[in-house]
Amino acid sequence: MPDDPKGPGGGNGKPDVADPRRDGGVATKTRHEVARPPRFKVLLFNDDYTPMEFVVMILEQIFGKSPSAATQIMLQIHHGGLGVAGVYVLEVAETKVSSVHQAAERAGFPLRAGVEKE
Ligand code: TYC
Repeated sequence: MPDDPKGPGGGNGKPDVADPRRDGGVATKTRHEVARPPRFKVLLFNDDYTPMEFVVMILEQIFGKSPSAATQIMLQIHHGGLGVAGVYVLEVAETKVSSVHQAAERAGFPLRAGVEKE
C-alpha cells in the first residue's frame, strides 16, 4: 500500500489528539493513564416493612451479590440504617436505583435506594 496522502490525521481537518505533537496547539500533558469516570455508590435504606429476604433477593438479583454477601449487606442496612449495594458509573447506578424501586413497588414494599458520589 502507498502512503496515505491525507497523512496521519486522516484528512478530516481535526487535530490528531492521539499524537501529542499534533494536539492542535493546546498545551497538554502526555497521557499515561486512561481517564477514569467518576463512580457512584448505590445506597439501600432501611425501613420497617420490607422483608429481609426481599432485600437479600434484590442484592443478589440486581447487584450480583453472593447469598452470604447479600445477607451481610442487608444486616448492615437493618442495623445501621443504610448500606452500599454496589459502586458504578452514574448511568448504571441510576438504572440500578430504578430497578430496585420498580421491584419494590411491584411487590408492595417501601424499599428505597439512592445514589451518592464515591
Ligand atoms: N428492617 C427490615 C425488617 O426488619 C429489613 C430491611 C433491611 C429493610 C434492609 C430494608 O434496606 C432494607 N424487616
